[in-house]
Amino acid sequence: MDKKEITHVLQEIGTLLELQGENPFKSRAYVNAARALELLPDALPSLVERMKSHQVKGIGKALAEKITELAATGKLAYHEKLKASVPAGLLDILQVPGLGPKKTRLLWTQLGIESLGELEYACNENRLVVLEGFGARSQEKVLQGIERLKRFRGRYHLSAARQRAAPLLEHLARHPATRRLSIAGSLRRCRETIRDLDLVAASAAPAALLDAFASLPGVERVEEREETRATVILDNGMRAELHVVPDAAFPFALLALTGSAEHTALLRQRARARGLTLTKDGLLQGDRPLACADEAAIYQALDLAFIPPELREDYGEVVAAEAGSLPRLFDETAVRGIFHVHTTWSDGAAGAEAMALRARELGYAYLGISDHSKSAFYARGLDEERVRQQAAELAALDARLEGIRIFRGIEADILPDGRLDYDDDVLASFDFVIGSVHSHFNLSEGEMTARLCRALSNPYLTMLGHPTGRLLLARDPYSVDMHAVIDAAAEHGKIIEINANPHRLDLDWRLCRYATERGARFSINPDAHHLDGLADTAYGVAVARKGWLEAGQVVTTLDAEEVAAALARR
Ligand code: DGT
Ligand code: CA
Ligand code: ZN
Repeated sequence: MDKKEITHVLQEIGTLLELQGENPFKSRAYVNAARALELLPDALPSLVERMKSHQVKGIGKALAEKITELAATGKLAYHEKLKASVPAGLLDILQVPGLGPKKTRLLWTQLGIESLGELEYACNENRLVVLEGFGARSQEKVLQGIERLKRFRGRYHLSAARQRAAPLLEHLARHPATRRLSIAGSLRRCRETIRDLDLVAASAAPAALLDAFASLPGVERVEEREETRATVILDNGMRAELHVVPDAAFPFALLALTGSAEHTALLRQRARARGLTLTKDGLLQGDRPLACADEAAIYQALDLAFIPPELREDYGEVVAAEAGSLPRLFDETAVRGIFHVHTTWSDGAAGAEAMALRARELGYAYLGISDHSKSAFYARGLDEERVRQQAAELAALDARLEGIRIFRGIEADILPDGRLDYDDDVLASFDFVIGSVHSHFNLSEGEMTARLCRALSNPYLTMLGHPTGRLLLARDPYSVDMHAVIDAAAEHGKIIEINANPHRLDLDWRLCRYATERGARFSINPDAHHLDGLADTAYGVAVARKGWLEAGQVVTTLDAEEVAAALARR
């Protein structure tokens, strides 16, 4: 290990000690030693020799021993032990401008934030606004800092990818050389995270279109350019690739570039079994190309019903398409109302009335408000007195507002033992109760499963909120037997939330079909913390589609009266 590496380790020890809340003198000793070492002109071997005889100013005996250990072995047991005692993600958080060890420690100890992704999520839920030493402005700055850091990371949320793809598609669609245009890849399949954007265009003038692509607003630089293809890097670091093909080849290119690779492999195999060859350029019978006007025609040529892009994951969709048993997917227009919305009563950024007006504007017939419950102190959760006050406000609002019905709910914490954090009479006073896990994520699988199953057996519970607790790109799901949880939900007639917040998308679409088999019902809930959050419902619809759900399984496709009846039966 050279001197630079050693000073880096010493500095990190100082930081780790501060993160642990150790005496500041202790951590400063390491930072000072690192500085002293940096300034000394000696080469490492002679330094180590001098340290052994206590001749180096600012470096005492204990430190000298540690430096010697580092120089000799390249490792330091003390450093390793410290590192293991602090979540690794905190060191990423320290990269955010304005967040030193003290503030990072506050985020960790007060809000349980252990990674950049969790920090971003907390900002979006306004957690930093009320945290001591922070505020609305510093929360905004933290978010900007995270945005800059993410530029160079690997994957993006579905929402970020959609937002960046939309203007690219809009501009390219207007270009005179464009005949057909589509998004492809994982974004078209609505995967929960996206590595890069894939676009396909049909055009007789690829060079002109690729030139236009390279100079679109938001494009920072061109990474690769070929005759019919260009890869660019957007100004947030995201990569986007445009393929330009002749119009007749468009459906084949779109199919191939939409993927998944597993799905298209099944199609190629099926083509071969029929004496055909399917490639990204066309469908051949011997040497003779078979024309297909669109993707549906390709599926038809393979004796298959059209398979929507969301289902192209090799999850049994080809067999279902052959048998004519694909699900009848629904879209956003089928969703009639919304549950799981936070307001300024807890950690939301907008009041109930503003949320209701926005929901009405978006065409929804009802809005189920559910602020946090009393254990969620970090989110200004409601104690019994504030529950009563809010009830009065919401009843008045519901009476006053035309054209939208307000349901009065709560997002109650599921305590570690599976109880909800209010007495039964309080729980009974709500129109609906969402039960969610917000703490004690580290239970064993058995304990967590028992916890959720007990909550699901509670007669006052209506829905299970964000069932696996995952934060995409930030936090894994807690360990839990989701099959047992789904069984319990089905047994007790409880609704399973599809949390539509693009950082969650929880229930995972991969579990939807099991839940369908068990007869479970779902609710697509945006978990909105601000006005724009209501529109996240669209991402929940994407999950429902990927999970093969039909409208009849989703309670928020019911009208207000029907849903009120369903809630009353909980
Ligand atoms: P991503 O970008 O990791 O979120 O996921 P995709 O699915 O967009 O993957 P990407 O961008 O590498 O490639 C876009 C599409 O191109 C992919 O969905 C299917 C097709 N593709 C890519 N690599 C292969 C491959 O090795 N074999 C086949 N059959 N298709 C591929
Ligand atoms: Ca891609
Ligand atoms: Zn929640």
